[in-house]
Amino acid sequence: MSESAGAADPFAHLHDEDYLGPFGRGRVGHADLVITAGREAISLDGDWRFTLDLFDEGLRQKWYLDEPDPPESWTVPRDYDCGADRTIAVPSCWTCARPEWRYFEGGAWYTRFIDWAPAPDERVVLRIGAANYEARVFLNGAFVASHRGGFTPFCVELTGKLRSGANRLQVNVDSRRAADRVPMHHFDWFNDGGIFREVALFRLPQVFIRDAALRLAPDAGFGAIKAEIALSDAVDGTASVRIPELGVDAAVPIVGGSGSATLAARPELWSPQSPRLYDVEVGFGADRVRERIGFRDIRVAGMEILLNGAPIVLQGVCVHEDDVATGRATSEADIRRRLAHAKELGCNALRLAHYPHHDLVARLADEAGLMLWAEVPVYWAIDFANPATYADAENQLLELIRRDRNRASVVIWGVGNENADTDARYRFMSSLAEAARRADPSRLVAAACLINRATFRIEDRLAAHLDLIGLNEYFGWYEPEFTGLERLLANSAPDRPVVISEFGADALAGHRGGARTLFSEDAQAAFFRRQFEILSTVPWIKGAFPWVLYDFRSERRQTRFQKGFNRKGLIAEDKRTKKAAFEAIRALYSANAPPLGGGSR
Ligand code: GCB
Repeated sequence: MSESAGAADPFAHLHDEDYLGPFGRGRVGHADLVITAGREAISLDGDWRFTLDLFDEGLRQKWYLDEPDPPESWTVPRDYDCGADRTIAVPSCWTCARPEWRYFEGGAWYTRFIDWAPAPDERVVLRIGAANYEARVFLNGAFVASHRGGFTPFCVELTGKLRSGANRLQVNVDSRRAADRVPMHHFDWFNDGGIFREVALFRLPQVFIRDAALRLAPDAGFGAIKAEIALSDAVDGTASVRIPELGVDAAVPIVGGSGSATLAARPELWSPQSPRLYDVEVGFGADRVRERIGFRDIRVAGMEILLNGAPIVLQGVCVHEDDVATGRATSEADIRRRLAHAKELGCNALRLAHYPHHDLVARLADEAGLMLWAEVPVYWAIDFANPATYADAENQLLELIRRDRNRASVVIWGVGNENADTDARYRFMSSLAEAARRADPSRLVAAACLINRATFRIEDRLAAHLDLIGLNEYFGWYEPEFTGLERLLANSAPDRPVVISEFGADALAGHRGGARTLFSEDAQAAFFRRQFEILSTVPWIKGAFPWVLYDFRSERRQTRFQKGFNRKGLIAEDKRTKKAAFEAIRALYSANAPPLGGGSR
């Protein structure tokens, strides 16, 4: 019990079921994000004091008001003790920290003491890389901000709130699944809780660069770069853009806090064959951000996907950001292995299913020359009629775009996965697609769609708002006969390119059998051979993303073969043991096999 809260009526919280009310205010979102590339971070990673809070007692009883004084000085009893020494590492998932926390879905408190205050002329921003799902930030006992969305970063300005000496930063994280969230309560991956990406403070000048986006200018014959700059405040002035290797040193006029310019430059274009990146520096006053940026053009023309004007076919694979030991938390080594396995398979593209992956993925894919489909978890039966759910989904999408829009590797924004074609879904997802296009006209917008079961065609009202139709199909697995696929493809006459955004079959590594022995490696390999045989006859299929690179944790999967894992991986969950399907797809993707889509690689 908090001493200050309890002074009036120590039992008031027992009757207050509106206890969440005060924390709905102060929600931060995409507009609050600050570009941090090349900035010096004060890392807050490491051990934080930690406790689970199944009943939201901390919000009800206002635990955050309690100073971390020693128990000898307490004058009333407490139920929480932020000075106690139980800790957890940030970043990490509590679901992986202790076996007894594995299935915990609910609230938790993180406390960290910061013995530091900025200089009087500095501003300070806290950046949390990701906290699943809702986070509420408190500083020195005061509620500062909240954030929704489990996979995107958020920034909270702490200017004027840090004091010299000890500061108490607390984050309440709530990982509950709920019908109105994005994703909702039903999904095919493990619901990890926690602050599972990096946390840092950034010291900034009074007026700082909030965002800087650079890309190849459209329709300028690959001979110009468009720079867009937004500052923290509505001031006038001049920003600078320097790209030394291109001889660019330009002044960009800033009016009312923002400005843009089209700069003459002829960069070597980024592509999987030649993933060329340039050092870019953007400045305003004393503030500087530094990025490595590749320049490329991606568009759809008729039934073709064009990269830098030339037709391409996406030889992809889907991947979850999942690990048996660390859950949704990842590492540079794990990401590098993921990209290396995709390359070994012969991929030029990855679908990052089903939520924004770690920031570093796109940075390393920029270097490796892999194209990315990045998406938000608008997955299955979202509460499409709920305006608050829409606002949450759109914010997650815009946070992802804001985070990754300088990454040449990201070529597709995915706005949803397998959502039934209802009126409410049409309104929700067409608005999302248009929001993506407005925020970023330099990428393709896609969704992983379902088959129209009434006409047995690739047909979805949402397609009118997409550049590319993704199709998830499991003929030969959930639907045992491949003939359905042939019928579907013969029936369909899409007016824009289609990529198979998912297709796959489960196999337990080491389980062998014939081509029809379910859950055997052999059946999985045979599944992919037959699928590719059929798909490669269709010229408008411009890509394929087999489901999925690694086996991943999913509580929906409980047979003796699955035991809590979706086993459609081409590699087992140890990320080492390759199944026969890995080699089958590698052979299909190798230069000797007929490519999909009748195109080039
Ligand atoms: C799908 C979903 C994906 C599942 C997969 C499966 O269609 O999009 O999230 O994991 O099927 O294995 O059933």
